Amino acid sequence: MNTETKSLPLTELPDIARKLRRDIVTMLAAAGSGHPGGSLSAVEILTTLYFKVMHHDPTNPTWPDRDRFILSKGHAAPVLYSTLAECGYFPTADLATLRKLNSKLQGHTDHILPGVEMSAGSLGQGLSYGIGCSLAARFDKKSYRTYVLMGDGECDEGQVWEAAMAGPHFKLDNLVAIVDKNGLQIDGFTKDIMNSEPMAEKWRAFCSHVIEVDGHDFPQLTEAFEHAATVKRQPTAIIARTIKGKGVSFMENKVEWHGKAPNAAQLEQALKELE
Ligand SMILES: Cc1ncc(C[n+]2csc(CCOP(=O)(O)OP(=O)(O)O)c2C)c(N)n1
Repeated sequence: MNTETKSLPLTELPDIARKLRRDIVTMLAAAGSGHPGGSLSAVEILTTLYFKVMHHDPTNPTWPDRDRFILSKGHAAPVLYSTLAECGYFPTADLATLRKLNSKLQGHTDHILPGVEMSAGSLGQGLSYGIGCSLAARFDKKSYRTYVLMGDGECDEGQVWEAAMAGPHFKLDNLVAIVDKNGLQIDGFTKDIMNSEPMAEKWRAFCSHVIEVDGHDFPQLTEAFEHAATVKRQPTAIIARTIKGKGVSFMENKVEWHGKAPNAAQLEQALKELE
């Protein structure tokens, strides 16, 4: 039986996002390591996709007609794990096993976990994988769509731009590349490490249809995904302006929260802010 998820009203999404953020900081604190900043910046993007836009079935993770979501920035695994658990792909209690030996919830995504399409962690590969999914849909005459989430730091990788050329070449209008443009990467601000601006113009020059949004705004994200579904004969690139560490004041826009877990006191403070 197909138990495909329902598209929720916009009004229900903020509560889900807050729950995901609580799960993210809690599981990172329990693990004692991991990546909060780039997980928190992508919460609204995943919430919109999984609870409003995508056709998927948590009881049947390999449903051939499911829309595909590829987390290319695999270090942001906690945002995907919390989302999948909230959808019902596996019990929320499993989130406490993040980064533990023998857990399916590894520090970087592993496709042994139900709902994870691609093992990731080595940056730059997800859009190429997504192109494979999009081409497969075309060959199999299926209508599923593929969404690939990348970081703006990740866009330093040359392979991203090879894929950015291939998508328009194959006229993959069933493909959406999303850049979580939080302006930070592992060592500092993206503009200082490797300036990728003007990001939107680059994707446009590579012949994708480009939409720029506030990546924390549910109506803007929803409209962008809905509009992308109407674009013909070219992929869409959604450039989502976000804040790294969004939702936790002391993590917001701070490079040191790229890859560090909160301690007990910091977790308490974070959870208070996310009540
Ligand atoms: C090929 C590769 N090079 C380097 C790294 C190390 N690394 C992990 S996260 C990261 C920064 C990524 O920045 P961004 O894509 O902007 O991620 P976000 O800020 O959204 O977390 C780097 C360089 C990696 N995982 N893979």
